[in-house]
Amino acid sequence: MHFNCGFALLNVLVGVLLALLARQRAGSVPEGPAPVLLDGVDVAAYQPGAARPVRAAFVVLVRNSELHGMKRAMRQVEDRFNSRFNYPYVFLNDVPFTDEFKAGTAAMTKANVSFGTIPHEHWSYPAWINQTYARECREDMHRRGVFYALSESYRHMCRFNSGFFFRHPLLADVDYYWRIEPDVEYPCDITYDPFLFMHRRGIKYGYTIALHEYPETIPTLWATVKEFVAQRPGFVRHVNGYRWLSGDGGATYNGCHFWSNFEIGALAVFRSEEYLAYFEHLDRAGGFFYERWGDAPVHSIAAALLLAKDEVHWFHDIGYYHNPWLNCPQDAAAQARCHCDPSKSAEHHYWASCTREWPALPGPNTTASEQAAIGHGVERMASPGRTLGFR
Ligand SMILES: Nc1nc2c(ncn2[C@@H]2O[C@H](COP(=O)(O)OP(=O)(O)OP(=O)(O)O)[C@@H](O)[C@H]2O)c(=O)[nH]1
Ligand SMILES: *[C@@H]1O[C@H](CO)[C@@H](O)[C@H](O)[C@H]1NC(C)=O
Ligand SMILES: *[C@@H]1O[C@H](CO)[C@@H](O)[C@H](O)[C@H]1NC(C)=O
Ligand SMILES: *[C@@H]1O[C@H](CO)[C@@H](O)[C@H](O)[C@H]1NC(C)=O
Ligand SMILES: [Mg+2]
Repeated sequence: MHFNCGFALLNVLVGVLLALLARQRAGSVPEGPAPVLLDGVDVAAYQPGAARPVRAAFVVLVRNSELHGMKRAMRQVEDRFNSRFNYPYVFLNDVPFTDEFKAGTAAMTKANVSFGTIPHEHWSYPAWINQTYARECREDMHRRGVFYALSESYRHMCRFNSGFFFRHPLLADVDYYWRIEPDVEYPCDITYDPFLFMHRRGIKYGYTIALHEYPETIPTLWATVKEFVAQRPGFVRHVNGYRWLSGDGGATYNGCHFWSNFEIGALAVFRSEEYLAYFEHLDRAGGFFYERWGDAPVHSIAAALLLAKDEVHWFHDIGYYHNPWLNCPQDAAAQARCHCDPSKSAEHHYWASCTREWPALPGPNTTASEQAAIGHGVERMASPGRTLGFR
């Protein structure tokens, strides 16, 4: 009796000791290449819990059922980047996270993790939506073979990512976010701090892959955007961004969008008065529910119109994979720190041609006279004879 009890206690003590040692080891073994420190930053700033050079976090909308895919993504994010930089993770969910999810994800990193539930009003039907009509629309899209046509949760997800994630209280003290999803892959070492890189250069939005959207998910999105632009002439600050979105002077949207499952951005863009008014206008129009507007075209149209060319950056050097598209750096030197095939990179495919078209835009900004012309309404853009120096 005595012996058994002592033995059990010893077992527990050994268990605790081993757990502490494992924790110690996770914290002290250097993983991957040393961080390339941008000017004026000390490596101590990147210790877990230290004040970062910029207030930034990974932001992850995820379901409890995706724990294993989440751990898989975090393992690569940590090994390729964050084990040296220790940016915190903010996990968001429409239902409370389980203890299993919290423990499983926390075990992947020595950085701070926090878990938030999304307020009901950010993940539900607004009063002006006719839910009977919304159901009819879903069934009609399903008959036409549109992906995720029947899913209500997918629509709440797209609307949340379009208009609400940046308002979550856990992000109140955060200025830059990096979006990750379960099962994404990071096949290259990221040796520098992309948040600080953006901050120093005034970059507000970063992407890895830009695609054409399925037109059947957004039949009236462009008309709704143009309606808003006509009401708010100052909204289009960047005429060449407008040309990235439309090849015919604004008559139609070509579907170009930054693929938003990867984004590194300044939250100030989304918190701006302009963006909030834009989102409100789209939300009132009902397309998140009557169609299936994605957060990718919604974010991208705003970024292209509101930001100057150089405020949007292609992170061509960040290896990234979300099924079925890959961004793999092309330069030979990068291959030494990657495990991806550069010939398979999305930029080589027609469907992802928007990826290279953004950096190819003439830049950086619209001239004052061009701004004035846009101020009179978008249709002026389509009028023959206007030459705005687009390639
Ligand atoms: N909590 C929660 N997260 C969700 C829900 N639906 C989607 N998500 C998350 O939102 C992100 C985007 O959803 P996905 O299902 O990956 O959508 P997608 O990337 O367009 O589609 P896939 O090609 O299937 O990956 C992922 O991080 C999901 O985990 C939901 O109903 N609840
Ligand atoms: C971790 O995050 C929580 C929630 O945001 C915060 O209250 C806490 O101070 C953070 N801890 C550290 C060590 O940064
Ligand atoms: C809601 O939509 C249904 C189906 O399209 C329609 O019959 C009904 O009149 C609509 N209700 C309102 C209040 O507009
Ligand atoms: C371009 O426009 C942005 C956003 O309006 C502005 O901050 C920036 O100073 C402009 N750059 C130049 C070179 O005019
Ligand atoms: Mg996904």
